[in-house]
Amino acid sequence: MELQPAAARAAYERDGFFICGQPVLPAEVVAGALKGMDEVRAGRYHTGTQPQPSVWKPGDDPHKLCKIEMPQIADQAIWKLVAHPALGELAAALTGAQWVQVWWVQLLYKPPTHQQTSTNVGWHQDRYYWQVWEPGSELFTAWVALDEVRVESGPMRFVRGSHRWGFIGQSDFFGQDLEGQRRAMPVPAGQEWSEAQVLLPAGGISFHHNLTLHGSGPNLSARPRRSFAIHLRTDKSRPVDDRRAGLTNFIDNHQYCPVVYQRPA
Ligand SMILES: O=C(O)CCC(=O)C(=O)O
Repeated sequence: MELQPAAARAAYERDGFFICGQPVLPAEVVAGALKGMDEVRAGRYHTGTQPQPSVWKPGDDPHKLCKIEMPQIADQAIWKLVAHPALGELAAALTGAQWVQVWWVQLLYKPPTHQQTSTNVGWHQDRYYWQVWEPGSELFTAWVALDEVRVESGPMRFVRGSHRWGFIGQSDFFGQDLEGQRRAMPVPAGQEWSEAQVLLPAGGISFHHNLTLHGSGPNLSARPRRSFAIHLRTDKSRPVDDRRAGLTNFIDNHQYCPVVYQRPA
């Protein structure tokens, strides 16, 4: 099925997310990145550069949620996926941007579990963690599935239209009690909590706005749920005081933070 750019953009603006339910990235790029993920998780960095400091480190418990920061600087095959022009084209179609740049990347490996808690991702708005950007900056995320994501894999869940609820100030990525967190979440009058599950084929991508509430439950399937969260910005974004610090440290380095779309002159 061909992507209808205008319909996709309207859906993204209405819902605060867009789920592209067909593979966007070539199978060989996905296969390469999967190998790269294994290497980085094992602490083998083929570029000679380590990822940025991460909560999960090689040798840590493989049954924990693994999140590794900026893995593309450590592995060329991961870089190839992150910098793929198909991702940029889609991001530009959703936002109408002049240019789109990758500014941060996270490797996410959600192992299978039999428990209801331990590898959950608590409800959060990404903006909560991104205070280094000026308010109103156009920031969003492309979440790339390396495996098919099914209902039982612990898919991400988006709250429809929550990007229009404003900055909530209540977020906990590592929170495990999704139900309790949800009960405490202030839903604006006249709005309702309605969730969409992000079911994807391998190589499929979902996009979400920086204010869209999202989280995910346990992976009750037999296989790991492997993905990259690729954080993107457009020409309508600016670091606070144009400073380079923390998450904006590398934006001038296009080897780390590739520009994935540039509108033709
Ligand atoms: O992978 C998940 O379940 C959550 C990822 C996430 O929070 C993000 O991509 O912003």
